[in-house]
Amino acid sequence: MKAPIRVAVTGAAGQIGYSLLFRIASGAMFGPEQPVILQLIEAPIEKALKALEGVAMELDDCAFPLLKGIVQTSDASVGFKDANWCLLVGAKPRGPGMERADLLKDNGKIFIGQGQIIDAVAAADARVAVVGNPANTNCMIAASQAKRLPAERFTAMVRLDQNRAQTQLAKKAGVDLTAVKDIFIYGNHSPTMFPAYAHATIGGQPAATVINDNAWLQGPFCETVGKRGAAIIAARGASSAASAANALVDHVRSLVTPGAIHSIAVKSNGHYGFDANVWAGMPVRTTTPGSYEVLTNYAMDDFAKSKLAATNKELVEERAFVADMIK
Ligand code: NAX
Repeated sequence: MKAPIRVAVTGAAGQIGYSLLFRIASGAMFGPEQPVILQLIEAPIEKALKALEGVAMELDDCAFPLLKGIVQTSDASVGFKDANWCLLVGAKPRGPGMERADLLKDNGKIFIGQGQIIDAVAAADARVAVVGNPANTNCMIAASQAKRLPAERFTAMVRLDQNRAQTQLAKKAGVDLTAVKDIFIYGNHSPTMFPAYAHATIGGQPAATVINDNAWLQGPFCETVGKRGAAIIAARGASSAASAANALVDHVRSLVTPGAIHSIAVKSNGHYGFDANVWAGMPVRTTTPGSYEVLTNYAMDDFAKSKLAATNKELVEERAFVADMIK
């Protein structure tokens, strides 16, 4: 049996946490041979910590053979101690009438603190995946606090958007979704994101040729993927949770699987016209477990370039709102 790895999860008693933790403990994220210790971090709020106790009780009651320990804490320096993976799910939701700039600032404060503590106490090989919104900018803020851990270790999740795009293409083409390959998400995890359909294939053929409806690809397809989160809230009365947890399982699973090609939000080095040092969704290939290279070889047509410019503009604006929070 391998030695257990330590997986820290913030917002562990929240909706996504409730779908996520059981998947991690069952082996879906790190594989059926890899034991885990879950280090569960919640806000220092009595109700949240009580709920966390209940979640930990249920984890116990699953008798997962791979689950070798559970830490419950509201102290981030305990929760991130020696963590190999830090999954930053917890964030403050946008309240009624709250401006996006206020959300950015409120959540920015959380990610400053967490970035510093992770850098101080997490394992030498620590990797960080950010889900809490605005995920790209929160990730940038956390990464900017780190002196020991390189910025490339900090990634934000756009996999839910990739999964959504894959399913929409499959439905439109009337094929099994496994026939859809190479659909990647560029930019911000927000309605400005761009699902770059021109590089996708369906059954080995260009997706645009198979679907043969450019107006749909440029219009309803991009819109459905970009606004899917809002559509789920309208239908379910709550934001995406199980699908977000599933996407995080996919994000990490792909990142620990050499050769996997997938979309993650990473530090921009200027590829695809993204401003240097914003965190933007891009296609990557996993090299060694936890490491990746950005795939820079996809050519963009004029439509794609305009979409990339729009999502880049939003990322740059978000960065300007939190300029005082970036080191
Ligand atoms: P919930 O409100 O159900 O849960 C969030 C939990 O985080 C709460 O239990 C809260 O007490 C906790 N929390 C808040 N501040 C914390 C802190 N400083 N340390 C530790 N825990 C803290 O939200 P949920 O539905 O689980 O969503 C979590 C985040 O994911 C939100 O920011 C949400 O916007 C974001 N999402 C991101 C997605 C993505 O694709 N990147 C998709 C789904 C989701 O909307």
